[in-house]
Amino acid sequence: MVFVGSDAQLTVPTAVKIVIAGGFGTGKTTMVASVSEIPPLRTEELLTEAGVHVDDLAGIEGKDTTTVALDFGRITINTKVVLYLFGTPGQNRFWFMWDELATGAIGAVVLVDTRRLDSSFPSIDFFEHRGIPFVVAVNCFDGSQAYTVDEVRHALDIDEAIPVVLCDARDRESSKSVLVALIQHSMNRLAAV
Ligand SMILES: Nc1nc2c(ncn2[C@@H]2O[C@H](COP(=O)(O)OP(=O)(O)OP(=O)(O)O)[C@@H](O)[C@H]2O)c(=O)[nH]1
Ligand SMILES: [Mg+2]
Repeated sequence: MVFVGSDAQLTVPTAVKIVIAGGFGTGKTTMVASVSEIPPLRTEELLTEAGVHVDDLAGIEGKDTTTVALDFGRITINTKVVLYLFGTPGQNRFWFMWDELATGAIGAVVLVDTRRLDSSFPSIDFFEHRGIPFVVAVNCFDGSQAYTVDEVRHALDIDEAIPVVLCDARDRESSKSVLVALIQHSMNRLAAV
């Protein structure tokens, strides 16, 4: 992406990479789509009967596709900074792609569905072990029991220094505020180094 400045000079903005991660069906594709300024690139494939005993659809029975490579979206902050969003696939069998997707990222959002908390443990471990800053965003699905941030923090054993926020991945403003929390957290982490 290139901008033409007032003095007709071309400005190439700084690209900032953010990863949207989390367990299977936690709302990663939904979040990238809700917040991206361009129609997101998606790599959805139909869920088939072969995955019936592998993919836990509890609470998301209406879900009929899954991400098999990545989601990609973009947010232009100004002429100097552009955010690029990379959504990961959620299923264990696509984990080999995560290292590639996380390379160069300033941080990650780990989406959590409180009905299937265990599906997000591996994502939290992934970013902890690599020292990549992350925030935990609880995607408040309709009909799921409402838990407080402290209850989720306790259940997932998340350090006090890591932000835990509630969100609705379908809502643009809500998703934006998750990204703001992540950028603030990443900047604080950088400042402390
Ligand atoms: N009620 C409700 N439904 C949601 C929300 N976010 C996502 N959904 C629905 O939940 C399902 C899962 O959403 P996806 O965005 O595909 O989840 P994902 O994490 O990308 O899934 P995988 O890529 O397969 O791991 C879809 O049917 C969405 O329509 C939410 O905040 N509230
Ligand atoms: Mg997806």
